Amino acid sequence: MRRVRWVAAVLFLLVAFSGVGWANEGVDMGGIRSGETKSGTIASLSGTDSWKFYGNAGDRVVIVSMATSGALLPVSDLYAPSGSKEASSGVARFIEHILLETGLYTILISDHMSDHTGSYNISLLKMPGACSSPVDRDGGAIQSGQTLSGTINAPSDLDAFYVYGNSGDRIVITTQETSGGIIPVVDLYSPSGVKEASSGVTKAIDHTILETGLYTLVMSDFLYDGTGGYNASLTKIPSDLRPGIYGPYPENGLGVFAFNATLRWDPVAGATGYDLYFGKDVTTALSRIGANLQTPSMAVNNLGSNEVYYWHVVAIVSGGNIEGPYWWFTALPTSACSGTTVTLQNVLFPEGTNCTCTATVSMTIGSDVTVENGAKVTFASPIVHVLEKSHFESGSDVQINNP
Ligand SMILES: [Ca+2]
Ligand SMILES: [Ca+2]
Repeated sequence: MRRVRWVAAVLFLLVAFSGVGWANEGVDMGGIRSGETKSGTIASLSGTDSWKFYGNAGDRVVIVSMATSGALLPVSDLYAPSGSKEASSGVARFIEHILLETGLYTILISDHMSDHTGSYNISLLKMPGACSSPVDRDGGAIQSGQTLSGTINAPSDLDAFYVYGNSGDRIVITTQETSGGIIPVVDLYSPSGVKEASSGVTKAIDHTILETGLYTLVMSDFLYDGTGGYNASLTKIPSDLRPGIYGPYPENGLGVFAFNATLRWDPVAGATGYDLYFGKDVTTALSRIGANLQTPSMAVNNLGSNEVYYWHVVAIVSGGNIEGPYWWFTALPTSACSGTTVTLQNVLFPEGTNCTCTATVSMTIGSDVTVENGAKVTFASPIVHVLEKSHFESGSDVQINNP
């Protein structure tokens, strides 16, 4: 009798605990990157999808989910690595939350009353974290005096820009829609993840910042449901570049052919060394592959093909380390520049590359294609278009063959 009661108690606890977090794992949709928008479909009543990302305690996350078809009202629930539910969008369509744990987080998407089906978009931003992703390169560094443009490409899209500031600096941001049907909203987050200011629908922020370090501007459509272009202008008073990690090589967000070389960044005044964090991120932590590096550079080797890699530098400075932004690049095999109709865009052929890119129909060498000094590339196709914004450095060996 005693044993029966004991078993019953254990069963009760198991059921109760499964109800806390793991009642429904949903359809595993894989990982979602910071800066990425993904799509899914709730195909059956009461169906759920789960998306995963790796987070660190103290990270600020913004998650937006929007219906794109059907009468679905997507609700996202955020589960910590331990299984507890940390946040829920309810019907508000977004979560804004500072993570309490470190590890693999799960976003569970369901319909509000489990009585509708349809498709949805989900976007994730992690701060600190990557501002853009291979599906949407909008975002990245912005400096005082710059006006940058971007696009809210799809419902739920979030684009993020970053700037270093010192406590007491004044930040003025104005935004304007340039096409489509959006009301651009900009939110300003501090290095510790506090939302210090929001433009709301007024399209402007004028704010004296409270912390020192890396600030993030997050652009969205007011109701997250429109698409269209925007401009964002930044003025910082004073306008000087504040201490930070600048000048990444390779430049953030490029596809890099045959990359088997050295990551570099600008030296930081007063730094006694640098820590370098590197890896695939998404569902795993970055590893510290370099500790107290004495030069602002480090070689990385044996990269996978068609893999996206993230990296992050911390400058060791007495009086307070300086945290770098999160940069990424895609490691491309040289075979990725060949095909039937090939358009190259946002790619780098680094020093030492020696390859032939062949397109059987036509090839376009588009915007932001760089062939570095010391690289040898042959573009072979019956038709080769070379757009103005491509850049063949002096010392590169570029041949164009029209067989
Ligand atoms: Ca975008
Ligand atoms: Ca985006």
